[in-house]
Amino acid sequence: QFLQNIIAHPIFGGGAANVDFIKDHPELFKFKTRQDRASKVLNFLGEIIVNGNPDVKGLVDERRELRKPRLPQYDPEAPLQPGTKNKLTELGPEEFAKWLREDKQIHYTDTTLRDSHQSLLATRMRTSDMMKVAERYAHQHPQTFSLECWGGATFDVALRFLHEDPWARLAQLRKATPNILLQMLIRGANGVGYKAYPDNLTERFVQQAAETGIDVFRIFDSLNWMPGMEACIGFVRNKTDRLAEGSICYTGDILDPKRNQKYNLEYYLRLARQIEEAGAHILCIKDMAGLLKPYAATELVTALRETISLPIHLHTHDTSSLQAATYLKAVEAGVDVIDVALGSLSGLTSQPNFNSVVEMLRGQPRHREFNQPSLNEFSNYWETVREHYYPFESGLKAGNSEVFQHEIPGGQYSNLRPQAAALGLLDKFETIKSTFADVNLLFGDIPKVTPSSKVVGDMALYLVSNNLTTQDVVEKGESLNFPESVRELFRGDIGQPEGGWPADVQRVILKDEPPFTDRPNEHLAPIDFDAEWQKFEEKFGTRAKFTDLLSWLLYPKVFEQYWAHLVQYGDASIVPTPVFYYGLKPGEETIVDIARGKSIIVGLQSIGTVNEDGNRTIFFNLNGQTRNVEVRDLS
Ligand code: 3PY
Ligand code: ZN
Repeated sequence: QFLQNIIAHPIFGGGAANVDFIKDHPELFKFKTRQDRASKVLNFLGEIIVNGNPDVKGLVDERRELRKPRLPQYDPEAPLQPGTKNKLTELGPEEFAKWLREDKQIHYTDTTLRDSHQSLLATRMRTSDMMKVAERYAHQHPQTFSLECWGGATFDVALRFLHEDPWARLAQLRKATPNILLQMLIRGANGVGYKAYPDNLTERFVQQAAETGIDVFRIFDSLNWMPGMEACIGFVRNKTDRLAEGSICYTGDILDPKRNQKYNLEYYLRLARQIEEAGAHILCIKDMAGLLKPYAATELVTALRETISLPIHLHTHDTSSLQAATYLKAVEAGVDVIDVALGSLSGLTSQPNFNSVVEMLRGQPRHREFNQPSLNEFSNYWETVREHYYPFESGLKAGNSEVFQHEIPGGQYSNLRPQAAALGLLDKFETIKSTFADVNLLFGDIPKVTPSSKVVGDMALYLVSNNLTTQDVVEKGESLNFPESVRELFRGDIGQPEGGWPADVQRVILKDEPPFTDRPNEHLAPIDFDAEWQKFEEKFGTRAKFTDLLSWLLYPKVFEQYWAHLVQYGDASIVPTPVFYYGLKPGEETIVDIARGKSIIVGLQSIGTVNEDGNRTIFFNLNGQTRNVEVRDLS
């Protein structure tokens, strides 16, 4: 635009430009940004209308009517009540943790904006749907302990499928909810990815996440390996003034003599002591598959309260449908915070129901009051919004106690079915689930959570698609080529499990390749940020920000695709969800907020036939004027 302005200028065109030309003509800096944005929106809509959004290819139901969600009520003029964020600022992390441990009333983390949709809707929830209710939530439910809203799979999915900047989402949520703690999930040495990253990248990532808005860093290692968690706990503790929450990933069943040889109460208490020694402010019991049964919760929480002095935060998934009972027992045993999701995005592979758990505890001395009608309004909002994401529903209809056998984590369970379907193995889904359990034992019985759970899943799919059993692995393994992720796991790429890898299995999987047992991050050269920034600017131009550099370093290919989309179509996050996924039909219109206080009304008039170049002309009505765009028809 700048160059076009220069070229179009009469003085420049007449050849009379001198060095003062640019300085003397400030109008050159007046870009037609809004018009550009509107054109980019039209190009994006044209693309969706003609070719569809590839993310929902083959899954669109043309006859489905999508309702408009009703926004929960609030009084924007009422002063915002101070909440946990204000408390953290006032007390600092150490004193805050003490306050939390001593507070008698139960606290709630609302996972609606992260784990609930990661576990129910393949992580596809878009920023615009969150932002419509974030400020309302801050006004209506300031007594919420934290909003889990970032990290886990959301970072990758935002860039890869939603064409959104995850940092922008966090910044917007921070602005809208200045009174409630914002929480993220970070996979220790694996950051928000699936492999080990250089330590100084994780360090800068943590610092930037705190700066942009994160207050509670829930840190875990997918094998419960302390060296995989320690560095990250240290970064939060020493480089930010926020809360480091170290996690024990719960697996097996401490009350089942057949399953508690390795993962018994002593094991978890030892790990909790190590997490406290590493400097965490809070301990999380991360029950990623929903295996912690009510009476096991009584034992575990009671013993943890006696063993360490950190506050205890309990996370579970309701796959079996009995985790509300676990919460009741955990609350009786003294747990400090529990994770719940708003009603319509709760249950099954997501967290227990916020609205109902609050009512369950009415009459319990530790009950905390919430505005129940308002909580229900938020749940109703999400119920309608959830319909907009129908292609991503997993099809699960009821709780299933089989999870106690296969131990598949909530977030993975809803994904495994489509993965099996993609491989043409849906009729073998039962075998896949039982093979998952067999692979776990073959691997020596490990905690299964991203990324270790993905490797167990990869191996189960590999075995079932090749008609093999775990017995075959030991007997014929020398002649088999296992998936790359399985080789990496046994090489030590994501750390070491309790008791080490079974030597016979490791041998057949690695063949001649030597494994290592130290931190995988020790093998990675630190990032030279100055050099990377220079490379980055050369590639993406000076408009890019430091947060973009971090995204690029974590997910280079995904970021490059995100950036190309951004340059071509502008910020896709501003397009309303139904239009983003399903486009517009002739006669339909939508409102897009292209800048603060500036909206455009776009209506689809008609779709032209394919011309000899393979393009279609799409006729829009933009704020009352006809505009057309050319789109290549890829069908
Ligand atoms: C993640 O790592 O994304 C998880 O949700 C693990 O439970
Ligand atoms: Zn979870």
